[in-house]
Amino acid sequence: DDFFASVATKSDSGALRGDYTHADKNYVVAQNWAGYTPEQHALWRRLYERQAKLIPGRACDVFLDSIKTLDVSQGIPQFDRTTEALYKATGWQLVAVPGLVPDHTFFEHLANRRFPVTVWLREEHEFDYIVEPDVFHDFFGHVPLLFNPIFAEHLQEYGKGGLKALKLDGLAFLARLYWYTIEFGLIQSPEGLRIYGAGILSSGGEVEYCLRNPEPNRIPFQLDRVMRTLYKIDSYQETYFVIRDFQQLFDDTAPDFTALYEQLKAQDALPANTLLPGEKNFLVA
Ligand code: HBI
Ligand code: FE
Repeated sequence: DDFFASVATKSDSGALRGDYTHADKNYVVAQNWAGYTPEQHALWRRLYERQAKLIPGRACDVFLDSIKTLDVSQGIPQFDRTTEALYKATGWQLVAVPGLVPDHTFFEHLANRRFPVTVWLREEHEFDYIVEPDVFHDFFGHVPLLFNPIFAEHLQEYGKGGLKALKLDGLAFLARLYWYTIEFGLIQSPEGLRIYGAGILSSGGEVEYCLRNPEPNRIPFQLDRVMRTLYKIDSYQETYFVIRDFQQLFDDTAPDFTALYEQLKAQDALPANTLLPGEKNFLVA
C-alpha cells in the first residue's frame, strides 16, 4: 500500500527492514525474544555501555533515573516485562512492531498510550549510525521518559494531535514538533542544559555535540518557531530547542493547532540553521 511505497522512498535501501508478514491490522507483532542470538545481546550490551559512559551529566535526571530502574544493560529487554512496570507507572504499554508503521497507525498507538518498539536490532556495521529506528533507538532512547507522568501525558496528546493533523494536512508541522522535542529536545536544569531527545540519547556522537559544540543554535522552545523550522535527518542538528521543563512542553502544545497550521501554511519554512534577530541563543557550558 502507499505506506510501504512512501517509506521505501524515504529509506536508502528502497525497502523496509523488518518482517511485516505477521503484523496485525495495527502493525503489532510478537517480539520473539527467544529468537535473539547471543551475538545480538552482546551488540546490545556494547551499545548500552557506549551510551552509559556518555550520559552522566548530559541526560536529564528523569532519563538517568528511569534507565537505571529499567535495568536493561545485560541484553535486549523483554517488552512485556517492561510493560508491567510501565503500565503501573503511567498507564503506557509497549507494543512490538516490525519497524516504521504508517503515520495514522503510529498516532493511533500513541493516542492509546501504546508505544511502538521496533523488534529488530541493527547490524554490527551500523554500530555508530543507523537510518531507521531499531530496538536500541526505540527502547533505550524513548522508553525511559515514558515513566515520567507529565511527559507520558504529553505523548498521548501528541498522538491525538497527530490524528487531527492528518485531517488538517498539518503532518509536516507536527513532524517538526516531534523531531525537535521527542527526538532532539534539550531541557534546562539548575546545572545547565540537559538532553531528553531520544535521537540524541541513543546516538554516540551527538550527546557531546549537542551540549558542547559552539556550531549549532540552542534557542528557547516556542511552538510556532519549532513548527516553522526544517530539520536534518542525516546529520547532527543545526538547531536545538530548549524547554524549561516537561510541564512547558505539555502546556505549550495543549491548545488546538488548527489556526496555527493555517498561519504556518502561509509562511515560508525556516532553514535548520536559522537564528532570527533577537532570539536568545544559549551559550555552551
Ligand atoms: N513508526 N515504528 C515507528 N516509529 C516511529 O517513530 C514512527 C513511525 N511511523 C511514523 C513516524 N514515526 C513519524 O513520521 C511520526 O512523526 C509520525
Ligand atoms: Fe524515535
